[in-house]
Amino acid sequence: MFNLILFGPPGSGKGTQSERLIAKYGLKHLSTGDLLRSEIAAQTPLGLEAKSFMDKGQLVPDAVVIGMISSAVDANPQVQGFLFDGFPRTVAQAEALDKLLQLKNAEINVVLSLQVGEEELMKRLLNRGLTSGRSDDTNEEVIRARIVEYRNKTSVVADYYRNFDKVEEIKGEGSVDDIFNALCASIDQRI
Ligand code: B4P
Repeated sequence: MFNLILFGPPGSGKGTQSERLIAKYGLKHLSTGDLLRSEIAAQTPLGLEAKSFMDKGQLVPDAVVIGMISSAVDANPQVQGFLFDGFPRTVAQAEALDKLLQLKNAEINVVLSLQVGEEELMKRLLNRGLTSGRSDDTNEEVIRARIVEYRNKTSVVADYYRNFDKVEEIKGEGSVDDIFNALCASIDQRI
């Protein structure tokens, strides 16, 4: 198995680049943001709980997200590997993911960390909010809260993987094609 994490702040291009990477490398895409939004759309109890955090720009509690990813990994036993998008977002989630993969004699092979400045993030998310219908993209205060959550709880996840020499930093500003090519070059060195 080849497992990668696409890492970065909200609006850094994780979703955008994931679509292209899974097509090229044949990986199974697991986006916790997408999984949570499907739960919200289906109005499940998990979705209703998650919505109250997402609408405020806060992270959904670890237990909820870890349970969801664990089920999704177990539901895909035959894949060549996973692309984790937007997960892990806390060190507790990273530790849980390592344990989950160990049970399958697998590991995270590389963490691709997209680097984008905060003003560019704001611009992109407000712009997406014009058309996405996502309540967490339309309000500037909520977007700022998401960036603060990233700074306080998520950026340390990169340090966790740096201890294992798994992090590659990629410039996330510029054309989608150029960023995609840089991501592929890093993957090709590790695959
Ligand atoms: P996510 O769904 O993961 O959303 P995101 O981080 O905002 O989006 P992403 O980074 O994928 O967006 P993209 O850059 O592709 O999370 C939403 C919420 O769910 C979180 O706030 C949290 O509450 C909850 N959640 C999810 N996972 C969780 C977890 N593990 N634990 C706890 N809570 C969790 O796109 C942004 C925009 O930029 C797009 O419009 C795109 O077109 C544009 N763009 C992309 N690349 C560009 C480029 N190179 N140049 C210009 N624009 C670009």
